[in-house]
Amino acid sequence: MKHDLALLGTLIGLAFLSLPRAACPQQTAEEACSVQILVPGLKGDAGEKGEKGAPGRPGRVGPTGEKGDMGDKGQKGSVGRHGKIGPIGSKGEKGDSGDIGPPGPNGEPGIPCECSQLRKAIGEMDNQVTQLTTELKFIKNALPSPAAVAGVRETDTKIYLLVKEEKKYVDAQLSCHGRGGTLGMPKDEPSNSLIASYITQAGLTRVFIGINDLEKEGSFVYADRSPMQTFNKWRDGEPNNAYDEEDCVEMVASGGWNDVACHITMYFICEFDKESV
Ligand code: GN1
Ligand code: CA
Ligand code: CA
Repeated sequence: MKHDLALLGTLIGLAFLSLPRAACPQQTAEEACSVQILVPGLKGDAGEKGEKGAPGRPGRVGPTGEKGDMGDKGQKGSVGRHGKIGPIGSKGEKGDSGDIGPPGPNGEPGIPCECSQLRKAIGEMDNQVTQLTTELKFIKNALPSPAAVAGVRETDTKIYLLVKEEKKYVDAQLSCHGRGGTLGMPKDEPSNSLIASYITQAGLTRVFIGINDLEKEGSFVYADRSPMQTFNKWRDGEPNNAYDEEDCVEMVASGGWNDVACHITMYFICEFDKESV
């Protein structure tokens, strides 16, 4: 259809060009005044086959194919880089002590003095301390009964000594004082129990302890004159000041206290402060 229209246009154009001008005024008489119409000729023979054209553009990318089978395992890779430093660990146990270091340099020379005598005295005192320590151990642990001393008993702060010499209260107190102590003054349950077991282990029934109402009847004080506090171990019905003459105190093997006459004689317990021994 498009070709047909183009052909028609061409034909009209050619006809217009060939049309003579108004009544052909310049033409001679002999020349005929005519209209010529040009028509296309017959279709020619087919031409020779052309040369092969250039290859076309590449086609579009096809759809994704199906997943194939798994390939063989690859070879082991090379060692990777070092990882990052980890967090600080917990503190380890204390190590063993190191070796003893070398001796330090010599000190400055001392001030000249008569040291030989001092050194001699110190040496003698050292020997005395050693001997006294040995003897004290012996007194504490090994002195056989029925000697006056049958071992001692201790708390953190006190030493108790059972003296197996029958004395009246005042002499017993003097004896303890001469040894550097006082009659035993149980001021709490532990010390009272300790003295009681001491009496029992010695096979005794009663000993003087350091409590009396010599100064004021019914007003009991310890041998160091300190007043009696809330702690006491009076037996039932005691103190009764029997016969109106009981101003001193004994402890019986059970640990109970009883007021007795001060002039009777019995064994006694001495007490010593560890600090002043
Ligand atoms: C003793 O023996 P008697 O009963 O007179 C004790 C008293 C007691 C009393 C208790 C020297 O007296 O102190 O209170 O038992 N006297 C003596 O019954 O031990
Ligand atoms: Ca009394
Ligand atoms: Ca009594």
